[in-house]
Amino acid sequence: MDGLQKQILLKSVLPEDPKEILGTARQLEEVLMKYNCAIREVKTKLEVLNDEFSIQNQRNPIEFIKTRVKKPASIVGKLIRKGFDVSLQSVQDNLNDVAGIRVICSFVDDIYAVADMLTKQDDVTLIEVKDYIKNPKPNGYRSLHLIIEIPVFFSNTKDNLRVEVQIRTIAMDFWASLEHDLKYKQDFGDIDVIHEELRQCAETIADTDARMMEIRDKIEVLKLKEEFAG
Ligand code: 0O2
Repeated sequence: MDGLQKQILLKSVLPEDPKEILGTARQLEEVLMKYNCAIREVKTKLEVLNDEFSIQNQRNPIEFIKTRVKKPASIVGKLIRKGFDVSLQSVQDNLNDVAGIRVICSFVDDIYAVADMLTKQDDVTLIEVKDYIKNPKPNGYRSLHLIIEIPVFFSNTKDNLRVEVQIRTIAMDFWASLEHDLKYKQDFGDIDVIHEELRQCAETIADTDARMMEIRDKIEVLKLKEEFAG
């Protein structure tokens, strides 16, 4: 959707009365602020787990974390696309990805370790898992997606907020960024070829990710032998 289409879309769902517009804007600001707080809480949980893991295992399972709150125009676009009501209540009831966290790990087994450590916490409710690593998308997309719900405490309320956590390796992330660039491109006849090239690259990446884990394990054995040898 381009900028103009987004503006037309937003205009079509906004109330006519300026006072009402201001009220809706303030409510939206509050809702987005809450999702931002939910992101901060989950990010802190992940950073704590990373610190602890790095002391126990002498390496970081998480390379870096990216976060984003969905833009209002994308929120409205998704509600309309999915046939939901366009209201603040509908955002909370129907969208799971207003708050998004992307966790980039070095190795595939770290992805599952991080997911397990996070979802075991007793204030984290696991709502949904989509394992696109064990079951890649036909285009080659790989990632582990979790929808979790966490309580966030405000001055007068406790809100249970949903956060989408996407966990993937550095290589999977590199692939997804490039593939994402194709999403809104028009077909000038080359697109099928590019899709096929990307699909093949995704296979190569999966193979390389598996081999990198094997090499890491061999290095670990070497380190242990060296320690024993004194
Ligand atoms: P953006 O711009 O990244 O936010 P749902 O959210 O469950 O209603 P869906 O599409 O079934 O809708 O969810 P799914 O499969 O879990 O995908 C959600 C997000 O994963 C997408 O968000 C992308 O970020 C990412 N994703 C999923 N499939 C692909 C893919 O084939 N290629 C790439 N590059 N990313 C993918 P959005 O909202 O589509 O986009």
